Amino acid sequence: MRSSHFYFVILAAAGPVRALNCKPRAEECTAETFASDGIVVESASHEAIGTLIPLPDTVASCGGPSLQANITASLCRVVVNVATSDSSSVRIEAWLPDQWNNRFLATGGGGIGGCIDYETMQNGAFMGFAAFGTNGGHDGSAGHDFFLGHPEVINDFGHRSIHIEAEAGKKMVRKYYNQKDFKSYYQGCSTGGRQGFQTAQMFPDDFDGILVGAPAVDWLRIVASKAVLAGRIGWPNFDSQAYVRPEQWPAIVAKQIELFDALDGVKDGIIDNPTDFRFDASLLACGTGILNNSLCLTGEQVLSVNKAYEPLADTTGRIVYPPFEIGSNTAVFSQNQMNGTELAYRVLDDFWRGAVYNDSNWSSLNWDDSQMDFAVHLNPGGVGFKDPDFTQYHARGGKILAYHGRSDQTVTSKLSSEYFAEIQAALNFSTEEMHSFYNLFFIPGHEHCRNGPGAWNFGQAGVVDPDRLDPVNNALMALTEWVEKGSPPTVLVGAKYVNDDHTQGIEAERMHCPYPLRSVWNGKDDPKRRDSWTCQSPFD
Ligand SMILES: *[C@@H]1O[C@H](CO)[C@@H](O)[C@H](O)[C@H]1NC(C)=O
Ligand SMILES: *[C@@H]1O[C@H](CO)[C@@H](O)[C@H](O)[C@H]1NC(C)=O
Ligand SMILES: *[C@@H]1O[C@H](CO)[C@@H](O)[C@H](O)[C@H]1NC(C)=O
Ligand SMILES: *[C@@H]1O[C@H](CO)[C@@H](O)[C@H](O)[C@H]1NC(C)=O
Ligand SMILES: *[C@@H]1O[C@H](CO)[C@@H](O)[C@H](O)[C@H]1NC(C)=O
Ligand SMILES: CC(=O)N[C@H]1CO[C@H](CO)[C@@H](O)[C@@H]1O
Repeated sequence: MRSSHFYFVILAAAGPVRALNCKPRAEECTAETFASDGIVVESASHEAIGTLIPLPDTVASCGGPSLQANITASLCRVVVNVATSDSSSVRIEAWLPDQWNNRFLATGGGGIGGCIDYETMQNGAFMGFAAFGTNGGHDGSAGHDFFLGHPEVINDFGHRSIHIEAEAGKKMVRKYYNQKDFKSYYQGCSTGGRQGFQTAQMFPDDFDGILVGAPAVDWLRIVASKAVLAGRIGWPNFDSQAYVRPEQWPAIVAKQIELFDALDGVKDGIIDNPTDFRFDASLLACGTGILNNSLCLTGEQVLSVNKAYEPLADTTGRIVYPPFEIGSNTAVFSQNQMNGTELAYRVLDDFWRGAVYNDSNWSSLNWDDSQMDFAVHLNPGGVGFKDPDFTQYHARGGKILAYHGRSDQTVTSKLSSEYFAEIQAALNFSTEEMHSFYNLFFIPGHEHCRNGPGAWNFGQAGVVDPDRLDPVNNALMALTEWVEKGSPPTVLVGAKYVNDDHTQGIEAERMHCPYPLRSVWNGKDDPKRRDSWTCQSPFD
């Protein structure tokens, strides 16, 4: 009695990495186990923890043939194909740990999809999830040939691949673990965020909980905004008086930070709430003496910079997309010149060529803003969805945990507060009702999906910190806690690692709060400590 009780205690104390259900199943890791109607198995192999598996068929834009995946738990790796129509199919990869935590985890893609998200799968499997990834129906995150004349491939990317991943993946989990009863999760950032939101609406039974970062709802306008904003600063006419040169942008952003950084209470180089402020570039005009002759803005450049921070309107003049965030990384503007006249942000040319116009000769060099509206009305594959009705997903008990960096240079973060308001209005919910179903965390000083000067690490794709696997420090654990125990996340703590490397230790921590609450410094203790921050309503 005594020893068996002791054994139980060891298992229970071992935390989320260890097994709740640890039947060794390696001998069942075979193609026969997984093949079934619709699921064509390419390979199935049992892999030992620590193995680096070669991925020689990887296309260049997904990392190339030298890419390796890091087997983070002893697991069964299965690669399958599922046909989605006569002319399309989705590749799905499964990592099924020997020591399973009884949870299913699907992942999405980024940009125009086409790459399996191995980083998120590695983290998921390490934490004990049966982790899945998908190529979204085509191989490669660059190019347009896979879309040209292939509407079903566009449908896979536009709305279908995650649902197929969920259906096929759950079938595989049921077979391998001989278990019907488990919770289902989804994790993705950017395009992956869009895919999570969209699947929750179209296929509300697929997931019990979804974790979405920088969710790219209104994906077509996000992509189009790169050309619209580039045009406002003079691109592609680099010799025009209105063009703002790459070396001028750091000075512009530095001025924004100098003006607004301290207004959130802490002078740390981060504008916590950039949407609170407007910036007038005439402060940096030549003649004011603030910038020297090589960096100061001419009258036409002042107009360009101010236009760069205006929202986007459609051809009728209706505002349709929020402004670029002040204080954010402006590489998206600067790189256009460094890369020649072509727009450095390739997703626009790729998608408009391959999916919007079905014309490999189309080029953003002839961009006019009506081509944004054209794409939105066409809505290839349903990719541009912005429907805020989550009635069904809420009714089935689904939970949504979202985060968005306040210095997101790709998907402007205001999109997330606007979408929050639209969802709230569609459901007619109080803030309390929203928080019982949908929590959105803004992360000051966090760029798009990763990086930034802020305390941005809380278990996203890039990093799994074995010392921070609890629901306060790890967003995926926060979501499982919410779904399985009913306790919604009231804070998330983010870490800033020394040199952004978790093995070098923590430089700062900060509390992050569910919108509309904000984390506010207590005015006395070290702002690099989590306890020096509290969640407060901006209206108090
Ligand atoms: C593989 O994962 C282990 C354990 O998480 C980690 O120590 C190692 O650095 C990883 N290697 C690569 C190449 O990702
Ligand atoms: C796309 O263009 C090709 C020729 O370039 C044509 O064969 C095909 O029918 C077009 N597909 C669609 C969906 O318009
Ligand atoms: C202008 O200012 C920048 C930034 O302070 C400096 O790097 C640059 O050398 C200055 N240029 C001239 C011509 O003084
Ligand atoms: C694209 O341009 C090339 C060269 O101008 C031309 O030969 C080709 O027919 C064009 N293709 C389409 C689909 O318009
Ligand atoms: C919204 O909810 C409020 C409070 O519960 C209720 O009084 C109101 O009638 C609802 N409005 C609609 C349009 O359902
Ligand atoms: C798409 C592309 O080629 N981007 C490059 C543009 O130039 C910058 C700076 O040299 C590179 O970092 C980008 O990769």
